[in-house]
Amino acid sequence: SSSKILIKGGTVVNAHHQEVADVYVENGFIVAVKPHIHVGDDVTVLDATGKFVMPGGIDPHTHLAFEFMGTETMDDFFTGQAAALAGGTTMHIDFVIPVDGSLTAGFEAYEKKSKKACMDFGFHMAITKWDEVVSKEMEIMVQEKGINSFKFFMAYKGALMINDDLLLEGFKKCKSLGALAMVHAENGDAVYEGQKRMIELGITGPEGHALSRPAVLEGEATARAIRLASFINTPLYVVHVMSIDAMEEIAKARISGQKVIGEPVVSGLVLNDSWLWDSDFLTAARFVMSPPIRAAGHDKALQAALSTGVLQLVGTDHCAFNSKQKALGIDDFRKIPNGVNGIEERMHLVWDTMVESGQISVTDYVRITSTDCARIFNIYPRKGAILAGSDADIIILNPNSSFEISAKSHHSRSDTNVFEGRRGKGKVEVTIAGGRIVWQNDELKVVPGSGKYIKLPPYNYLFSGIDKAEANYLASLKAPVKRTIISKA
Ligand code: DUC
Ligand code: ZN
Ligand code: ZN
Ligand code: ZN
Repeated sequence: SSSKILIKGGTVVNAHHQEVADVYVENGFIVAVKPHIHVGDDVTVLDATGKFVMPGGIDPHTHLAFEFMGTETMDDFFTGQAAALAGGTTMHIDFVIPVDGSLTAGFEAYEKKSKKACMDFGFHMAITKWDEVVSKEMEIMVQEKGINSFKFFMAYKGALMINDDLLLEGFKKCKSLGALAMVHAENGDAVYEGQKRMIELGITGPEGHALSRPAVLEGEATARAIRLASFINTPLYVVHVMSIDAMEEIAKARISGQKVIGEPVVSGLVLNDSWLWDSDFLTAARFVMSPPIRAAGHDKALQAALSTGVLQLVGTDHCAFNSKQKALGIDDFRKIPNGVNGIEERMHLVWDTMVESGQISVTDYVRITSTDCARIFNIYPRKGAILAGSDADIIILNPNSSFEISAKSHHSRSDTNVFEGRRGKGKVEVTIAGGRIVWQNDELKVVPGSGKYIKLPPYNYLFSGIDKAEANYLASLKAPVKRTIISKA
């Protein structure tokens, strides 16, 4: 494909504005956005009349080439990204998992895994234990390696989980580095208890997964993380918000002015837990992820929260396993690899569920699928915008065309799809990534190694005002109450 592209006559949508305009792309960048751009013969011209021209999706939450629960996800940095591009997502932020607790070794492992990237990507870093070495390594990650967010696990007892004392240490460290603290919010001790109870009751199938870790445990951990972040006075990002319980805690905190960001994932927004009771093991096991997909009602409430700004941006937690891997838990739901797909489906499902249904505007769609992610992780307007100077990561969506989801046609290497059979309005007809047309006429043209690692710089707008609050707090401490002893003798 040509390095010069003109997208003509579409409705160009940014998070703040939409207008009919042409978009001219050269050498990987957007060069001009205005009506009636005229160009020479060496330019590939795409007619977008009647269609929306929008920033490519940015998925804030994925797991590619993730070694987890005794196996490794089906999608690596090439197949997962190819799937993403076919669905209109042009960047994602994946979670680096430390190797034996070492952040440095983890980062090096993910540098290798991502060599064949075919689209741009960034990294969060998971923190799985805590000591002085980890604390020092966090500084290097932020100051040299381009990581500005760290995820702490309040669940996965005996494996990834850390207790409140270390969570507080982690929050303090994030704050000192201008990095964003993220939490997987479920009460790990209670989940462990719930799992034991299910096994004792003889409930060993996939429904036991949902029953062992109910929404109340997500609500508890979310509330606790929010309060601890408030105590440390640092922003908090709650990943995969799956329940009303967690969402209401976030709503309360945001209303009070606390800087809390809530990320629902597409599985939680459009699915419910009924499949977990299916009598076919593999049908049910497909839907096992943590926190669990909740009962009907939570999905609609999360959609409403997204439409009102209580929740800010949509991720996927794409963590794809095939049937053979899911079968590892045939006798015990605790051994079913946790994870569902979504990286390819997110843009379509959010369009259909939120825009086509009339719940949000097209500009809000751009905000929740792309712009706010770029802002939060401090790469806006390089990403997340159709503006002169921005990276040429662009999609053309036809609102009158339709999509249909099936494992038979998807680009993930998994043999199943939790959204199997879903169809809806609005189809991504063209994806441009880094100035190259990579998806057109239902065909992918991706090049391994063409994706760039995007460093995410520290200290974004989320931290503004914190120094002042901190100063006020310290000032209040400097005025201790003067006391005397009143003798009763
Ligand atoms: N939840 C999942 O379902 N998979 C990956 C990790 C997680 O927290
Ligand atoms: Zn003209
Ligand atoms: Zn998680
Ligand atoms: Zn995850």
